[in-house]
Amino acid sequence: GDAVPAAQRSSWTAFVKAIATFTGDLSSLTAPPFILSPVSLTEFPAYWAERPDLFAAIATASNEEQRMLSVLRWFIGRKHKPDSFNQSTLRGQYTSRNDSMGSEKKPLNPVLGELFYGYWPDKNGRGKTTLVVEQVSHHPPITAYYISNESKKISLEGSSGQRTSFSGGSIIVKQEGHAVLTIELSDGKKETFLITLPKLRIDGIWYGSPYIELTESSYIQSSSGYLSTINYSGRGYFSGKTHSFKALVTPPGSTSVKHTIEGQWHTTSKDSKGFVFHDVTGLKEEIIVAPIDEQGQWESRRLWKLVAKGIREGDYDLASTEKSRIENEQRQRRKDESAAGETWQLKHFVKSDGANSFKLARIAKLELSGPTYQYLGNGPVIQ
Ligand code: 0T9
Repeated sequence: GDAVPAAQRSSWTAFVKAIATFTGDLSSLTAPPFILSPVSLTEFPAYWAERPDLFAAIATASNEEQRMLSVLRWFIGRKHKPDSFNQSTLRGQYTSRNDSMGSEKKPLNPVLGELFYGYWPDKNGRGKTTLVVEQVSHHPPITAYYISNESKKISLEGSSGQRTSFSGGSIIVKQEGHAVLTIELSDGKKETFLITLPKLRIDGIWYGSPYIELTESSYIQSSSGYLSTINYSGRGYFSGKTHSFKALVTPPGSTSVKHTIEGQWHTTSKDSKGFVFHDVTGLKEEIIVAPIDEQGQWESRRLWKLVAKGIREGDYDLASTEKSRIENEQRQRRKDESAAGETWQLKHFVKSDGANSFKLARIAKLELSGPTYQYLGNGPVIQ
């Protein structure tokens, strides 16, 4: 069926035509209200840690091979029974808006310097996990993040940017950036994992009910030499089912596959008779953030408060007035800066040469794109 409200049909058609002929940053296009999300892209890095228990478990796995497998469990989902995986990073990143809002939606386009802070509390000895996010570039949009669990000595540092194009009625999104997961082992040595990001295809655009399908492959390369290759396919490809993947794990210096894991990364776990035996949707843990009124002026939910209210409550005049106010303020700020010969100073990240990422990438000749940012270690104290 068509998900576009009758009153917005012509503006949706115009928007889709604009996407089809547009080259550049899609996030800057104005879209009809029904497709707007009240959530900024600076909140998306939280998807990496909505299973803080699986994140912490990586640090306590027994050896190089088990650590690679536990990274995979956290990344794709945990296998309970053959062909059943519960919620994990992929599901959060790529299908959670469909779960919560009925379809993929257009996120708020972060301003330069926008911040997002939060944490997942310690529970059952897993330790506390904290998140620091900063919008480090506006044109093109790039979001940098740092997630850490200090008691388990594990962290994830990365950045996310996108290059979009239009093909065959779908939006194709090539992700730029990557993430590096670091564990400090009990002997003080570090083990690192380079995580590359999959290509996206956004389907269902014409009907106004967009959803993401992952395509091609992404990789997780460990400094131990273990490599995971994750191949993605959707309907009509190797398994014929939507959101399918096949992950292959190879040991150091070898191409012979030691573990193969396959299934659908978004699935609610069902047994062979189709009964739900484990409702995985309840397992994700929302990040805890400070109350909006206690947040600083650059913190995402405070900055976008009235725009989000307008979108949530259907008051689109409020949403668009407030959005214009924020955008004009930004333009003025940039003008003032250039008149004064100044540039915006980032708070938590600095552009880096990405030496460790490139070293890991060379092991399996992986290609990296986009700039690399390094966390400065000066995040807020999050209680
Ligand atoms: C990093 C993720 C990314 C961000 C989003 C393409 C997209 C912006 C980037 C890649 C996260 O780890 C994972 C998930 C969803 C991605 C977004 C989906 C999306 O549609 C937007 C783009 C900019 C649009 O809003 C296009 C217009 C829209 C009407 C289609 C729904």
